[in-house]
Amino acid sequence: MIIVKVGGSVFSDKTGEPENFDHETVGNLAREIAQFYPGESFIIVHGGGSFGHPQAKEYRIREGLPGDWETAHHRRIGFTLTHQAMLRANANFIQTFVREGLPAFSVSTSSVFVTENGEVVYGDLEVLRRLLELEFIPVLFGDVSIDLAKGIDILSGDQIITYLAKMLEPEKVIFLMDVDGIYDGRPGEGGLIQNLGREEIDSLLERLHCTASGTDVTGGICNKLQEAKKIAEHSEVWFVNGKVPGRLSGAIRGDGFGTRIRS
Ligand code: ATP
Ligand code: IP8
Repeated sequence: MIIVKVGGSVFSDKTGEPENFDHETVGNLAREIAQFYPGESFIIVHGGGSFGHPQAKEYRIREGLPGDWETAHHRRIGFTLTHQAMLRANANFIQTFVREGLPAFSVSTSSVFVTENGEVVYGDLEVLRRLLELEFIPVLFGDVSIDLAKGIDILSGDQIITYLAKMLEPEKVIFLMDVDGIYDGRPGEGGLIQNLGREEIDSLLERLHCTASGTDVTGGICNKLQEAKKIAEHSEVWFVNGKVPGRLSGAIRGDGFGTRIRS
């Protein structure tokens, strides 16, 4: 089984209009997956991109539910609106995959996982396992979550994958981004790292100025690398450019261009 994370930067322009969706890129990705399915089974997880992130930020969902009723009520409305925005992103994915003849099936993340400070502490994988057995392609997404510490929070697609990797032991996890892989510095400045050992990730995080608490100074890459380190305990991990046709296929075959993390 292969888990593919379609980053928000791949299927939408995060700096563009709210809820813009790159149909052409996602269509290309679906066609590449169709070359390997059903011989290979897949789980797709997509990020928030220009769908979930603007609402999550506006309503400060990550701050949880406060004691003050008015503020909490406003945030509850934001929680619902953020989820609805993610359902619209997900509907675009399902439509595009089905058009390519793939039985993609939406699995609503916030109904499956419970978090504690944004980390999954409970996940009901029964339906997901059965969907895989029945040769569906489950499509999950970064979403809002019920959170044991804060009441509500945001669950990133990257955190979902860590949990899935631990529970399902996939053969491979492929992160699709809008750059060619992991750079030793900012993209365009540092060189592209083609082979990265799991044990080298901590020193790379230091060079990228990612603090231990995961403060995001380089556009989400710190969190992604921290999760990749955990995922690599269970599976091979690839980071490839999802905007360039053929790169996903290369990672699936194992001879692709990008960053490969040895477990
Ligand atoms: P999302 O988490 O919303 O789904 P995503 O998976 O596409 O989005 P981002 O959080 O946007 O990923 O992180 C990827 C971005 O990180 C790239 O667009 C890239 O410009 C930026 N980045 C910063 N530093 C690095 C680095 N050292 N190597 C690779 N990418 C980097
Ligand atoms: O883009 C975030 O998921 P990510 C989801 O995978 C929301 O980090 C709702 C902002």
